[in-house]
Amino acid sequence: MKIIHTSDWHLGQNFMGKSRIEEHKAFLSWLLETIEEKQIELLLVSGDIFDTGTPPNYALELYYNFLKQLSSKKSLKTTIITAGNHDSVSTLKAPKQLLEALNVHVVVNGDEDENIIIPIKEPFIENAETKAIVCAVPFLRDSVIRESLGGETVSDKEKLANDGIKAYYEKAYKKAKELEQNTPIIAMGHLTTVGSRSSESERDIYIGGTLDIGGDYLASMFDYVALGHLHINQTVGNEHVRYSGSPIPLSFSESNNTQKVNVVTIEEDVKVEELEIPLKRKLQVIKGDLETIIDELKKVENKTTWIEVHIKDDNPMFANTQIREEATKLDLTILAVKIEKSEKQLRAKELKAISLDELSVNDVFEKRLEEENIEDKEFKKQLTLSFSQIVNNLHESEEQI
Ligand SMILES: [Mn+2]
Repeated sequence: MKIIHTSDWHLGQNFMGKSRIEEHKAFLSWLLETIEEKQIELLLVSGDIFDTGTPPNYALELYYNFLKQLSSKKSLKTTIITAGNHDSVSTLKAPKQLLEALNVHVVVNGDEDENIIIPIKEPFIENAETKAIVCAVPFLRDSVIRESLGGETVSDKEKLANDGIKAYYEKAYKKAKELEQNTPIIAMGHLTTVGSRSSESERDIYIGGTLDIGGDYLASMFDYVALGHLHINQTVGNEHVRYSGSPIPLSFSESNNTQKVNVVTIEEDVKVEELEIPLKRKLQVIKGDLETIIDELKKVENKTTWIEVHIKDDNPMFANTQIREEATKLDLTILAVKIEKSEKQLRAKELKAISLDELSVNDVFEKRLEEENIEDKEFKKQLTLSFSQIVNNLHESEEQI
């Protein structure tokens, strides 16, 4: 049996005021082609379908359109979609019954009312053989974790999350085993596991919690574990316990990742191929002083690239203006500018990257003043006052024009 494992689509993401619709569209049509080309029988999407609980209409449209087109893929028997911490339970739940008719199973919170044990069979054939069983575990919310501990009182929050999640997986495994003795059992999950690598854009989900759940623990029960939540494609201590990662880079910190889906083949044994997703738009981080950044900007060939610049220059304000002008000339899009202290300024003190867009003119002056280490408080006050008067005068003369 051939499976595609993906997660963390974050449809509808608003990225510094820009929409990701073109990138998501490109990914979903690539996925449809790949399902056909590779004769995929089972599609697993392990959470964070949408970026927010209230996705924009175009994101819902992308999702439904994709699901509709899935039904024309002859090889595909079943699709299973679980909710992540970004998804709203009610948004995913609304079409649940309708989607069942298309062999698309949606699991939203995994509570006692929801069936998370899904046998994979040839659809519409009576007494068809079960090829695998999927324990479709979504992101486990606090109330569901408590449920799985069966009324036990655990005071320590961290321990509660840990024990509850383990108990949940063990229960699911037992149920699957009872259903069928000699069938591969696959688990899904949306969580951070021990020993995994994360990037900046995943929202931490178990507050204060380093979960003591690792790849080996999950591999001791399941033949394959399809994880979501972390955006980097990776194994977790075991070849069969994997994150697929997100299909597009979701923050500049992910610009060097390679986006992939996992193609899993289950026969006598389990084989996994990491399949690279063609990138529609590149995110690029450029760091350095004015000269270096201008040089790098000139080298950017693809005009659709979104750029974040980290300026490390003795005169960052001047550099910022020059860089923005150069970008306009080159028809490039800079989405964010961060100012880092140059070596010279570092010697002065504190290392902190701040986005210039977050500061007002007066903030910038205040920061500049701090660097002068002026002892005389009265003098400092006068300088600040004079500066803001100049700014006000400027604004006034602008209005007159
Ligand atoms: Mn997540």
